[in-house]
Amino acid sequence: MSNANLYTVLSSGFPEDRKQIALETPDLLYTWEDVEQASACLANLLASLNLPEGSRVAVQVEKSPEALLLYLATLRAGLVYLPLNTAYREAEIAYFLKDAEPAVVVCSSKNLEWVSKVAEEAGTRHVFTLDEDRTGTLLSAAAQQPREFETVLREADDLAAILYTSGTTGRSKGAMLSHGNLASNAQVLHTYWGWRPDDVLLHMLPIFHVHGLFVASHGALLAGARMIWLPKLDVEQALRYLPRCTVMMGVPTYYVRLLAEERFNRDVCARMRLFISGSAPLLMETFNEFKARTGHTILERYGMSETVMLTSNPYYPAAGERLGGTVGKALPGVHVRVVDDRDEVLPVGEIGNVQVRGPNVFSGYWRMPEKTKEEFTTDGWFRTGDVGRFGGESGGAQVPADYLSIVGRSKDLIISGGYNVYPKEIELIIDEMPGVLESAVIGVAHPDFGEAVVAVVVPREGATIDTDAMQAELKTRIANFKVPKQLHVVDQLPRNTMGKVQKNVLRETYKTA
Ligand code: MCA
Ligand code: AMP
Repeated sequence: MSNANLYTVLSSGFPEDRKQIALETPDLLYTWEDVEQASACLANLLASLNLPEGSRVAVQVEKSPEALLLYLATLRAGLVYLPLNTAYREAEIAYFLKDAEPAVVVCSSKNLEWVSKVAEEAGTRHVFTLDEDRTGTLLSAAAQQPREFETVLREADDLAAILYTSGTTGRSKGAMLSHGNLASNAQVLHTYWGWRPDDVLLHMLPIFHVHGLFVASHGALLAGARMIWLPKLDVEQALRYLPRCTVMMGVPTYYVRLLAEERFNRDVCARMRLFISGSAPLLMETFNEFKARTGHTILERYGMSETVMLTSNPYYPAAGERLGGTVGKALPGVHVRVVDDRDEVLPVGEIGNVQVRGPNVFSGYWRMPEKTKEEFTTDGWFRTGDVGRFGGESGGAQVPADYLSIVGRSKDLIISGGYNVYPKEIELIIDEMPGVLESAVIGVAHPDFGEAVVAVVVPREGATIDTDAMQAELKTRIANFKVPKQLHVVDQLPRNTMGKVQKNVLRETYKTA
């Protein structure tokens, strides 16, 4: 029986000549041999802890090649990887650790004090540090370990990773992804996007979410292609490296920022074969401007933490045109349908709820069987919470019947710079602040982030609210991208006859704020 461990699948694509370069940073080169040996040392370290099957390894560290190696090592050791956004603050991390009960936590040394405290409260026995300059207790301990490791056997259904996504109730849920979910998606995208061993990927995305960790990294690893590994989006660095690259992935803000730089032009993109956008809607304006400036048509695709990638515009011209304003066709093996509120399939051209199924779709939310049940139909389709349409029209052109467009969301969600923000989570925190009667959080158009978080707050009778102090307080309690860019104080919130807050009215009122 072949090993369904995702690492085994990915490493089947590593080049025969392991002396070739796998990862390049502005200062260092890592060969494929380095990737194998360093991930083996780390896997040996994890194995030496004698953890029970299915143990979670929670990681909140700055992006570095070693952070990627730790992810690969966790797969190799057969443990479950749990990446955490570096912007999360203590209360947020405390929730995740309490919920996931990881056996191992790896954090930045600057956060060690408070992370150790919350890890202990969650019952975690092993806390290591890992910093972006290759220091920390994790690497010191791994350095003592052998450089060979036999990747642990895993079945396709075994859990590989848990990704936390927020929810409309304000309580985050851990999406459980198996080795099979991730491997099937990597293999489909490998073919669909025409990955080649001589590709060079410009990797500037964070590696604590699906986009940077799975879609981008898996693509290059499985192709045995080189990654230029930068800690974050940096337009100067992008201009420096793009002339050597063939593939880039980003959320729409990446493309907006590149276009804002005059030096970004056709010459810079001379070797590029593919620019991919996802995680949030790409504006038609950005799609068109990019084409005019560079001659390249951005390929937009659509996915979720719970499902990895679902649909994509075509890469090969024979498979169809790349159409702005659409997210393309269901990927091979993935099924997508648009239904009404009774789960009845709608005709092409009609707008409804997007539901999906396929080998990439997760098995459920960590320790939330009831929530999981709610999100699946009785016949096994996952309710994405996105609202879409097959066919119809986009940018004045007719869209083929098998192309999906995302036109809205039934879930109350804001996507800011590619990060999801659930209003309920922020409203619950604001409502508990002194002098606050109630609040409503909305998303408004933002030129850089696509959408920005805005809060509208009603004070209690006789109370006054200092919005600057409130914003400063929020910054200490929640990840910075969730903190409202603006806070407005009003006497009352607009409500409909049922007493429900009319967020559409607020969005209209504050759209130019
Ligand atoms: C940073 N800031 C933000 C955001 N990022 N505000 C709103 N939304 C954001 N996304 C604020 C900080 O709070 C700070 O404000 C100021 O901007 C500068 O912070 P800094 O960290 O320096 O910002 P940056 O480096 O310029 O980052 C912006 C960014 C980054 C490059 C757009 O957010 C990013 O890389 N986003 C990608 C997210 C991503 O990978 N999503 C994929 C999810 P202050 O100084 O006031 O505190 S996976 C997914 O969605 C699905 C599965 C899919 O389909 O892919
Ligand atoms: P996450 O929970 O971070 O996995 O975010 C998943 C959500 O991002 C989806 O349910 C969509 O609402 C949104 N999304 C991802 N890609 C796109 C896209 N290309 N266009 C519009 N929305 C997208």
